[in-house]
Amino acid sequence: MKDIISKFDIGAEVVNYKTFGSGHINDTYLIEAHHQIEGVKRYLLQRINHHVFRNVEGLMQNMHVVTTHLAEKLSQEDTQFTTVHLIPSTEGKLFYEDNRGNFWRVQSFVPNSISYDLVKTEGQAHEAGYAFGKFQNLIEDIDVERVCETIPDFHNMAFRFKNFENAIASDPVGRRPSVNKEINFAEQRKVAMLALYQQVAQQKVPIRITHNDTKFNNVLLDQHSQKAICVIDLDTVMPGVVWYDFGDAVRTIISTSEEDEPVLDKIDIQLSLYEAFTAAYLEQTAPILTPLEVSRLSYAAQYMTFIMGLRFLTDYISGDVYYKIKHPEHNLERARSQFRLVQKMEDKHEEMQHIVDKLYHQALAK
Ligand code: GN1
Ligand code: MG
Repeated sequence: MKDIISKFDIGAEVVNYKTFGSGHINDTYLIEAHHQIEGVKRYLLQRINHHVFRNVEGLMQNMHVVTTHLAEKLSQEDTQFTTVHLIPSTEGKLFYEDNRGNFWRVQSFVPNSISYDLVKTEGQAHEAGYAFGKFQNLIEDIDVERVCETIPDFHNMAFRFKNFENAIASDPVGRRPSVNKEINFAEQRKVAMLALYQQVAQQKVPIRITHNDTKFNNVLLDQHSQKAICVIDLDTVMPGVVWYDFGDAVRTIISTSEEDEPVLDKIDIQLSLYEAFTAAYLEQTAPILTPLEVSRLSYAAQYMTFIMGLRFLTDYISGDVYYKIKHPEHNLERARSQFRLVQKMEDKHEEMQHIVDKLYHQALAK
């Protein structure tokens, strides 16, 4: 580890490191280094999973474009909101490739920050809405052409159904018969889900730069004030539509349980959290969104929750080849919990739609 970190330009001696975080894809380490002048500073060292992120160069370039833009804009504001910074390699590159073909990067660790998997209060939901809304708002003036699509078809429902149906057809580890109920759940929703994606494919909604992995634990809060101070995990920053970010955020923010809750009856959604999140999000984004984008935000929450369930189920049927798992049924539990969450959102759809409409008009009037 010390050898790898020595390839980066941190100008300090590593005094400690440990594994860190709860990501499903990359390996993350928290590094403490001792600077002559600044004392102990912390960094995140990550090994980028290049089976998932096949274009590491493009990914790092996207991150560079967005973080430097954020830093520039935030320096003109009086705000605690900040961005992570990439630490270049000693060769002046954004990452380091070791002799085994692994890709590494280092970024600053935001001091006095904390993140949570679950939202407990309306205040936290509000902070998340502020963070993701502000993020969208701040990157609005970057030309989309400057970022590339690092994982093609990432939130493309047609593509995800194709993979799902291929997995069912080949059933490589014989799990298909045990998941008939889940397969039916997915197939029943196929037409409606594809319809939303059609609007993306037909370019009815603007292609913007989006984050694409807006889980609540990708928002850093200040440890003391509990205010949102940073959006992290910029791996999937690429061209997308706002439905992805709003929807994926709502998926984790209004849920009363963790993503892999095995006891389905514990899973529910809280509309007070939805309202708090949406109000803060729209305060930041209402002026830039089109009426069509706004009109489908609440359905986007179902879409993103469903697509995660579909991907977890596909991975289960495929024999757990994509996500890290902690036990053999982990992906199935994740899929079931996401599908339960979809059902809860379906039950409350009218109310969720009404909340968006109301808050959108309020935000525009401000
Ligand atoms: C993965 O690795 P992590 O936790 O940041 C996944 C997301 C899923 C998420 C589910 C590149 O993100 O799409 O929403 O797991 N990222 C990729 O928690 O597939
Ligand atoms: Mg991620």
